[in-house]
Amino acid sequence: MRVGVFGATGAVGKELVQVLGDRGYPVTELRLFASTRSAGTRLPTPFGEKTVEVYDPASPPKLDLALLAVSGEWSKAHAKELVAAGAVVVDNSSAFRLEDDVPLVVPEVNAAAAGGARLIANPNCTTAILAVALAPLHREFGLKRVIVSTYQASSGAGAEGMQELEDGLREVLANGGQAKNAVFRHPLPMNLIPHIDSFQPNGYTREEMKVTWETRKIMGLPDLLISCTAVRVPTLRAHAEAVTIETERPVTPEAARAVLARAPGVKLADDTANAVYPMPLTASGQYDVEAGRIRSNPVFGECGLDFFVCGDQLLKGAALNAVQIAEALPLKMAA
Ligand code: 11C
Repeated sequence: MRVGVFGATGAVGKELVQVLGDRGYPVTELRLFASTRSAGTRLPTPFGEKTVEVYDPASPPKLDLALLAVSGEWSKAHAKELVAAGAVVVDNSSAFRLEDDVPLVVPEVNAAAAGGARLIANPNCTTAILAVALAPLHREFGLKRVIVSTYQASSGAGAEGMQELEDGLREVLANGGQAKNAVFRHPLPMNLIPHIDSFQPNGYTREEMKVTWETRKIMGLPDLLISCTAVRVPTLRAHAEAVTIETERPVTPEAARAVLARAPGVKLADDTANAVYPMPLTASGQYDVEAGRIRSNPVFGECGLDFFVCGDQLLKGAALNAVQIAEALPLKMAA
């Protein structure tokens, strides 16, 4: 396959290249695209050293697969050009996620939805990590309501967000006071920020509403009741989520544990006697989403369950999911 990675020098772009190599995706030619600032940079990849190129809309490259880790504006402007030039496009931005004719896919949940589509959307990271755990529970017990509170790492704001956290932590530890902030709305070190993306008229943020809208679409449950509170925390690259569900049918922690233990993409981390539970430190760099702290929720009685999940934001939340989508497609090399 002739593969192009767009936004190749960003946090997700770099992971895309690495995941393609690690999973042995059949790449015959790899091309890396980024902004003019990075043009000409030589980057080592699992497929040899590559020179970063600038995309020229006047002559789109001949690709079989284009993986986009760029802004929604860029995707809106150019994704369909790439499709017209012969590529299947997997877009990591929110540009097309809610369009009826664009599948929004988490392969463990709805791989078949990709069908023969030539433009496929990769979900928001928080949504993808949540959906991997929610879907098997839904199949077994039926979901009625979902309440989720997130603990989202700095990587959600890209390489600049990770850098701002690292620089800020060093600054605060060395000199005290407050870290400077430019990427985040407030200093992140020693802080939590309950504000990710813009506030909506209903009081929720756009990040919180993405979790609602996208989870409904991926799971094919347009009326599922979901409330999300999204919080930025000073961790590097794994998002954690505290989840409460009310189910249609009775659920016990033992039954939920058994379901999650065999769910693809999930690693059960639920041994409280030995202090084993999902954490950013253990989930980082892993493909699977950790699930644990599974217990009955007394508010919803025999149909209530609480649990905690944690997944690598750059992998299952972005690059891994995109490559898994590509793997699930019946892709053929264009002429
Ligand atoms: C964050 N979840 O943690 C966001 C980043 O819709 O793809 C990803 C935004 C998106 O800031």
